[in-house]
Amino acid sequence: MADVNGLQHGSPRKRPRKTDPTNRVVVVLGAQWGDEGKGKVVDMLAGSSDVVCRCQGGNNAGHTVVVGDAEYDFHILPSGIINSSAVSVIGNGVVVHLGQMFDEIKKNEAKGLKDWEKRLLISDRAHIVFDFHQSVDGLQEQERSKDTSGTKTLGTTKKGIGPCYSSKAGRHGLRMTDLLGDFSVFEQRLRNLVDSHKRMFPVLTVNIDEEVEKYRQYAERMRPLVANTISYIHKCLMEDKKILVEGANATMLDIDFGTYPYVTSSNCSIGGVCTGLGIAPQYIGDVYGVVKAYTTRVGVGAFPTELNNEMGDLLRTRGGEFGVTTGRPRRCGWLDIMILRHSSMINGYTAIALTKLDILDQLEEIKIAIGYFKKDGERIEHFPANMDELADIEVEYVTMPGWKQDTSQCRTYGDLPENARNYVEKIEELLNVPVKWIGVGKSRASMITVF
Ligand code: 2SA
Ligand code: GDP
Ligand code: MG
Repeated sequence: MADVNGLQHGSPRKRPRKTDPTNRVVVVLGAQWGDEGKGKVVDMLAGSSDVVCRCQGGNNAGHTVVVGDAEYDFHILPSGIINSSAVSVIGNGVVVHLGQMFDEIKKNEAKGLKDWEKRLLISDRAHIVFDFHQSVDGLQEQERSKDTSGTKTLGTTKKGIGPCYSSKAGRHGLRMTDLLGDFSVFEQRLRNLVDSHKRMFPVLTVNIDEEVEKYRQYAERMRPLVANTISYIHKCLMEDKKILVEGANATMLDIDFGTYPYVTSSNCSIGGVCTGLGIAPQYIGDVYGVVKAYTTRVGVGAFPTELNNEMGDLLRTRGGEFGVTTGRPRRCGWLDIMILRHSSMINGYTAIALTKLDILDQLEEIKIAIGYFKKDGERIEHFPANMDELADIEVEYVTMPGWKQDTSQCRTYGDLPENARNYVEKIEELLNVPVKWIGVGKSRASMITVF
């Protein structure tokens, strides 16, 4: 029958009907400036996952997993790779240095990693980090150090992350699919890419012929590993397989939401899960924010609760706060609710994994930052975009009594001393997000499940 506009309705064709998805991915994200213990949380959840995915970043990340006496550090490989029944996926949003990925695999094979080639898939759309990207990373840091306008070095990991994402955004980057296509085209594009970087950085030296030969060989090693991971993940979703996403770096290092320009070059927050894997938003389920019981930062940039004193040194020593990728000492400070509210607003945490509570065991008192004030007394309501606003602020703290007791053997919430529970509950109250797990040590066993 036609309506007043003459359009036909009521076609007998059966239309597909959209229903709410029954299967959703679980996401683990760093809530602060990284190194919160994401590797440990992913390892805990990977045991019941069929697929574990990385969606952004590169081998700047350093994720530690402790299994019995063995300590694994993962940089580009998803931490779930040690779970022999899960497939590991490196998504399109990740940038991959092939030589360093193969080195990482070799190192882990020596620690007992087996049959990884049957369980690792790399997106055909993932970009390649070349050695010259890493050299340029170092040269850019040198240039920044000479800048007198205020932006000092960023303290990057020099893994070529920024330069590779620049090539991607500049639309002359090279992807896995290019490597596996017509090699003469790949070679020409690689030569062009090197030339354009040499024009920008005349001191850059690249043995391009050697580089081309190296990639000719990598192409054959990569061929069995590269796949259309978008359709693979979608198929897994439809088959009700359990999918876990491991965020790298953290929200305060996110290129959009972090302390720009002192950030990394990817979206380390929830949006990076959709764009870095090709997962539609309705398939995002639980989002777990990993929060360290205090704050650390490695690299340059604002850090309002930083402790440049003995307390900071104590946290660094007790917490073993040294970079997993570079070995750099991490800056340490009190927990900061201002950054956690910002991070929670962006990511919509459904629950929190609170790690390294045991590191606070010996403290008399523990502080939590709950507000920032300008020098004239005006409250800063939300975490600001301009880092200059954080240069000269007063931080408001609540002080909680410590528990002065060893928590490392606690296995249930009730086992924790009362003051430790009060600290956890204060965090829940200030953030309005439940704490689901509490870490009291490095091992798999030292994770308390609260609910
Ligand atoms: P990049 O190399 O361009 O991503 O550096 C830009 C900023 O991002 C910081 N960043 C990190 N912060 C904490 N942990 C990271 N991973 C390693 C670890 C770091 C290490 O697990 O310990 O070993 O030093 C990481 N990766 C990047 C970086 O410090 C810059 O501030
Ligand atoms: P990630 O980048 O977020 O995966 O974290 P890192 O691996 O860079 O740093 C976290 C460090 O803390 C690692 O050495 C972990 O083994 C360790 N760790 C994680 N959770 C806990 C915990 O609850 N207690 C203690 N003492 N150490 C922990
Ligand atoms: Mg780390």
